[in-house]
Amino acid sequence: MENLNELANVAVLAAKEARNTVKKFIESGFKIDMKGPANLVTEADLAAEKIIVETIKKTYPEHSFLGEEKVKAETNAENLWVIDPIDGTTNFTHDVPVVGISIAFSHKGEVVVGCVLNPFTDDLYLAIKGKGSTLNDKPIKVSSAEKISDSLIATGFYYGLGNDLNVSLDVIKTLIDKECHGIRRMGAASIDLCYVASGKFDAYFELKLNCWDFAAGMLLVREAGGIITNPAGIDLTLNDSQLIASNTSVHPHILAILNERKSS
Ligand code: LIP
Repeated sequence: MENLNELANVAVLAAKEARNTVKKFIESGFKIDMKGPANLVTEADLAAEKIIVETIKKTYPEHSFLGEEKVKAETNAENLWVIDPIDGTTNFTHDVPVVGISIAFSHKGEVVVGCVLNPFTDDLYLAIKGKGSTLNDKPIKVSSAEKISDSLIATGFYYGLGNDLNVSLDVIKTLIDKECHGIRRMGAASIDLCYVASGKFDAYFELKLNCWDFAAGMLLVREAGGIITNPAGIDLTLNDSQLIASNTSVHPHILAILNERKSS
């Protein structure tokens, strides 16, 4: 495998190039299309994905790419870049500044570099396997909350969530009954995971995501000392779609609530 620091440098460079492109669209305006009911895509998403792929290919022409918009390699490709050019497109179209340019590198199915850049705030989250997670070059770590009643918890709802929407709402109600500090729905899974990694949120769960939404954030959480699993409690992989991320201490409590609600 290539050198991890070099991979991270290329990920950051590509994220910054995409950030510059996205900022131009923020200033000039952009065309919005619908991919499906309530599922938006903009000119900025397409242009940002293109520039990310082009930038990475300059260093790694042989690598594979899996992105939200156009590039569609398999998750088991040996050297794979997993890209969400604008995670939080709905926020973006409404000028809500909670958006992540999310870029991860996976080697033989394992994410080893993850980078999330918010083009509105310029906050840059970076994780390298075995070397920790940082926010703007400063180390970050997950929170120390031990109970639901000490926790601020985030979630999200996919378009067309079906019955899982009821499960999510039931879990939220239970968490409120258990006197959590609050529930947040930010609208960008990558940012939710960065917030778990940096200890702002104690946990985050969502029941239908694509791997480009969480690939980078998954490593950020792990390298910051947290845990990210599927509802069975098994370490998350790029092939999962339901996830719980936390500081580790509150994980079993949230898993138990989720599984109870799923089976009732
Ligand atoms: C979105 C997520 C959001 C989730 C949506 C969607 P997009 O990504 O990050 O938090 O709830 O279902 O997947 O489509 O804006 O890149």
